[in-house]
Amino acid sequence: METLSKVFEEKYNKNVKDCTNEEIYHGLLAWTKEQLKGRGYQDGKKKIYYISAEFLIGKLLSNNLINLGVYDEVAKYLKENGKELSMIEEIEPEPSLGNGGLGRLAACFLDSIATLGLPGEGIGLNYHLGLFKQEFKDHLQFETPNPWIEPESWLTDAGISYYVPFKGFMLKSTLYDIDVAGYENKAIKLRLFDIDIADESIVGEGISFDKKDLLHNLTLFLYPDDSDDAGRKLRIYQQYFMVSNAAQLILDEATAKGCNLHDLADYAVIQINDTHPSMVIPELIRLLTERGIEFEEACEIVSHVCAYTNHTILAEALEKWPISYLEEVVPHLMPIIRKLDERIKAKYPQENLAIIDKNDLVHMAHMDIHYGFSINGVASLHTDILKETELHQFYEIYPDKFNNKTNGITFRRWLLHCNHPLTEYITSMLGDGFRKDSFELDKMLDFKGKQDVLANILKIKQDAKKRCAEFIKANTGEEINTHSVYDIQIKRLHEYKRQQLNALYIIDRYLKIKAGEKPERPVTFIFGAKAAPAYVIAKDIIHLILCLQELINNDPEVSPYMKVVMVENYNVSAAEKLIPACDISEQISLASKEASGTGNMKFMLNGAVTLGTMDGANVEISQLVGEDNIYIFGESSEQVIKHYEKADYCAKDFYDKDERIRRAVDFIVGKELLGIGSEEHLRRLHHEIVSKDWFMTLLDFEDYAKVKDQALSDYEDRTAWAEKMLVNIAKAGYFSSDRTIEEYNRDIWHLTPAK
Ligand code: BZD
Repeated sequence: METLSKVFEEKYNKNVKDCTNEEIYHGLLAWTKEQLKGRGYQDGKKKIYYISAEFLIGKLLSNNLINLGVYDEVAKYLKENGKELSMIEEIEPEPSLGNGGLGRLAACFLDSIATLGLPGEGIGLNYHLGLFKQEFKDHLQFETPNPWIEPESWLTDAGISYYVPFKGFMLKSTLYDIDVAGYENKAIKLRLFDIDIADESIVGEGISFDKKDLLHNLTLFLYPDDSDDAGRKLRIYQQYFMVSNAAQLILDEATAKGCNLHDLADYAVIQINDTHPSMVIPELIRLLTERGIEFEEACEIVSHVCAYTNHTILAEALEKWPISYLEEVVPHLMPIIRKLDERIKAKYPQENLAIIDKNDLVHMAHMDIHYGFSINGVASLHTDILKETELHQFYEIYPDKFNNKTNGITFRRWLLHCNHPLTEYITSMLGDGFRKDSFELDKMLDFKGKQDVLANILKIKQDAKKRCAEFIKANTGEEINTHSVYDIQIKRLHEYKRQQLNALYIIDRYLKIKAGEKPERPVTFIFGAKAAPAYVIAKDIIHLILCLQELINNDPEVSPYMKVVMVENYNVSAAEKLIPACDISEQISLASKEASGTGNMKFMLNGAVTLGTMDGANVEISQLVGEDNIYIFGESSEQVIKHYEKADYCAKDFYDKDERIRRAVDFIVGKELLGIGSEEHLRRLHHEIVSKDWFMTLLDFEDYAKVKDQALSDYEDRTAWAEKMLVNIAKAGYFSSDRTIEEYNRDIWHLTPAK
C-alpha cells in the first residue's frame, strides 16, 4: 500500500488519515487506473468487438479492486487509517449508460471477456447525461439529467478521432476508454465515442433540449424520447455515429496487425447487441468498397464478421426505420441497403424475408440475419420461440445460423462485491475455487440438511435485510420491518413485466387485512423501476404503486402487516443493496415475453427464491433447482401464444365474472386512492386493465395470488426455506457470464484465450 500512500502525499500533500472521503476516492481512482495500466491489455490477432448502444457498467471502484485482487488489502489499509471503504464507494457517481437488462448484460460480458483472457473490446457512446435520473413528485416520475463525468473519472482520452459523414456535414469524434479489469487477469477496453462540442447547457427543463441541434446534442443522452420524429431521427444519428466510428476503428486495428481486408474475418468478429448497431453492416461494406474491394466481395467479408443477438420478441421493439429517415440522415448508406435488399429479393421473393418492406421500412433485424453468420436468442425458451414463430421464416432458410446463448451475470459484481458476508461464508465452506469456476457452487448441495449451515445462511440474509432497510430509509424515508418478508420486483417498468399484477395482489391483501384477516407475518413489497419518459401507461403504474405506498404505509390498521416501498432512481447501485436482502424474487412477466431476464439470476445467486412464470431463463432456473425450490404460476408460453393467435383473451370477461378481481381492479379508482393520487392517471390505468390488458394480467391473477400465498406460508418453516435458499445458490453456477462467454467463444467468436 506504499504506492497508494504516496498518491495521497503527492496529490494532497496529506497523510491518508487526514484526507476527506472525497480526496480518498479521487486518490484511489488515480491509483487504480495506474494499476490497471500496469496489468497490460489483452491482445491477439483476432478480436471480438462487442458493439452496443448501452453499457450499464455501474460504479467501478470496488469491482476494479476486486478484479485486481487488492480489495481486502485496500479495505484493511483504509481501516487502519480510520476510513471505511464502503463510505468511499458512496462518493463515486454511477454512470447511467443503459436502460436495463441489455445494457447490464453488455457490462457483465466485458468483465467475463477480460476474465477469460479473450482479446476484445466494447464499443459504444459516451452519453454525458446518461439515461435520466428519476425523481418522484406528487407520486409521479419526473426525469432530470444524470451527469456522471467529473474532471477526474475512469475515462481516458485515447487520442483517437475519426470523421463521420452525415448528410451535408461531418462530425469529428473523440474516443474515451474505460479499462475493464479481468478477474486476476489483464484488462480490456470499453471504448466510448463522443463529440468534443457536446454542450450540456442546451438542456432545458427536465431532460428537454433541441433535438435538431445535432452538433451539440448528439452524445448528451442515451436514446432520448423517441415518441416524435425528431427523437427518432436523433436516434439514427447516434446509431450511425457509433457504428461508423466503430467500423473505422476496427479496420484500422486490423490493418495495423497486417490484415489485407480480404481476410478481415481472421482479425475481427463483431457482436451486434440487438439491432441498435445494425448499420455497421452497410457501413463496413461502404468502407471496404472505398478501400478498393468489390461490392460482392465486401458483402461476403462482412457476412463472415458480423453476428447478431436478439433480445426481444416484442414486435414494437424490433427496429424498422423509414427509408425517408435514413435518406435524411445517412443518404450514402441507402444505395448499399437497397442493393443488399435486392440481392435478397432476387433469391427469396417472400415479403416476410425482405430488408425493405412494401411500406418502405428498413427491417434492421432482417439485415442482420441475412448478412450476419450467427443469430442468437438469450435463453433457451426465447431462442425456441424465435425459431418456431417470430423468425421462423429465417430459421427455415438459415437453420445453421440460429443458436442459443443463455444469459449470465458476473459473479464478481453480483456476489463477491455486493454480498461480502455470503461470499466469505461460501469460501469457508468450499474454498475459493468457485470464484473462477462457478460450477463449484454445486458442492453446496453436500450441506443440505446441515442445521448449522442453514442457520448461518438465514443469519446472513437477516443481516443483509438490516443493511437494506437502512438504504430504503435513506432512499424513501420509509421504515420497514426487518422481520417482514422482503418481496422484491426491480426491473424496467413495462406492461409485459407486469408490475401491475403485483400491485393488484397488494390491493387484494390490503382489502383482506381491512376485512379483519390478519396475516401471520408482515410482508414488505419493494419495487424499483424507471419508465420510459413517453410510456404513458408505465408511468401510470408507477403512480399507482406510489399511491399504494402512501395509503398503506400510513394506515395504522394495515401497516403492521404490510408495507410498500418504491425506491427512487433505481439503478445498479440500488440493485446491489436490494438483491442480497431479498426473500422472494418477482419474475412475473407474461410467459413468452421476457427474452431471458438476468435479475432472476442475481437473486437466486444471493439466496432468494423465485416466484415466476415459465418465461425466459426462469424455465432454466426451474429445471436446475427443481419444483420444490421455485414457485411457478400462470399460463404457459404455448397457451399465451395461442391466445394471441386466436385473439381470444378478453380482460373484461375476467373482470365481470370474478368478484375478487373486480374489487381489486376497481380499487384503483376507489375513493381511497383518488384521495391521494391523480384521477387522470388512475382512471386511464383502470380503463387499460379492464378493456385492453395486452399482457393478460387478469388471466394469471388467481394462480399468482394462490402461489404467492403458498410461498409466504412456506416461508414460516424457516429450515425448509433455508434449504430452498441453499439449493438456489448452489445451482446458480450455470448463470455465470463466464459460462455464457465461453459458449459465445466456442460457437461464434473462435478466439484464442491468452495463457
Ligand atoms: O435484454 C432485455 C430483455 O428484455 C431481457 O429479457 C434480457 O434478459 C436482457 C438481456 O438479454 N432487453 C432490454 O433490456 N432491452 C432494452 O433495454 C432496449 C433498449 C432500447 C431499445 C430497445 C430495447
